[in-house]
Amino acid sequence: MKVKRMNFIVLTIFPEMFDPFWKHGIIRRAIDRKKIFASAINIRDFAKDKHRVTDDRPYGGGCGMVMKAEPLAGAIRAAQQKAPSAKTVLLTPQGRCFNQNLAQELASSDGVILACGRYEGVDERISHHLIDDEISIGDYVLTGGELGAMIIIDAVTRLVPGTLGSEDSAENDSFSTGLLEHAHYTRPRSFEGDEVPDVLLSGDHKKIENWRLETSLIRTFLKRRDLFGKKSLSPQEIDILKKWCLDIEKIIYDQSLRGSDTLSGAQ
Ligand code: 4GX
Repeated sequence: MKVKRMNFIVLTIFPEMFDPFWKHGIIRRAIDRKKIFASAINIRDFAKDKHRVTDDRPYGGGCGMVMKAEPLAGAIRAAQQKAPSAKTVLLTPQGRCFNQNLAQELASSDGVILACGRYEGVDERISHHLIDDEISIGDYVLTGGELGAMIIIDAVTRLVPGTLGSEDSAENDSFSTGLLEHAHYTRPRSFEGDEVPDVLLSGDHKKIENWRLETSLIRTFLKRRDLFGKKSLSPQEIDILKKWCLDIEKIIYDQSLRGSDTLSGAQ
């Protein structure tokens, strides 16, 4: 049986930017193992004029140039013909903000056509007729959509079944668990006097799992408290948080036994 591959088609005036990207790490392995299909189409190939121009001056005046509609429209239509069931996305700061949920959504689609604009922007009529979705990779300004396309392809690829080895599965990712990841350690046991926590050397897998979950919770609490608002806690996670509450209450109670002034509200 022929297995369906996730199809990524990038539309760009700089297709060579993607050559090194296709050639390394998990992306390369996913292509080699036929889990994904990836290609870059040069928008300039769809410019009809002698000089293959892809930009022009903005109507209404002002500085900067605008990406012309016709070459990009030609490239989009060519890509849609190659991948009729793929979703066509434009990289733009005005788009939906890319995150793990959106990566998951794209990973369960048949493919993505990623249109990369350059210059001050793309002729508005491209979005009107040819784009299914606009995506931003974050609130900062890039010189073009290419790096954004790579980020999306990178994050989506590792969610395609069979692209990660079992040793680096996506299940324990922060953002799948809703928590930041626990700390990682490897050899040597002592690095410049800094020791690996004893629990990790204990061989007690239940204790190790619990320590990892607890450090995940602590890190999330200290660095990204906002993530708790987006996550439903497991009974085990609730137990750990309740234990902290009791520990903190005990610290405060012990202070009161010592007759601490600060507890009675005195300055
Ligand atoms: N997340 N940019 C795109 C040109 C442009 C402007 C408007 C289409 C419409 C960006 C981001 C980003 C800069 C890429 C402007 N193209 N893309 N470019 N942030 O900043 O995705």
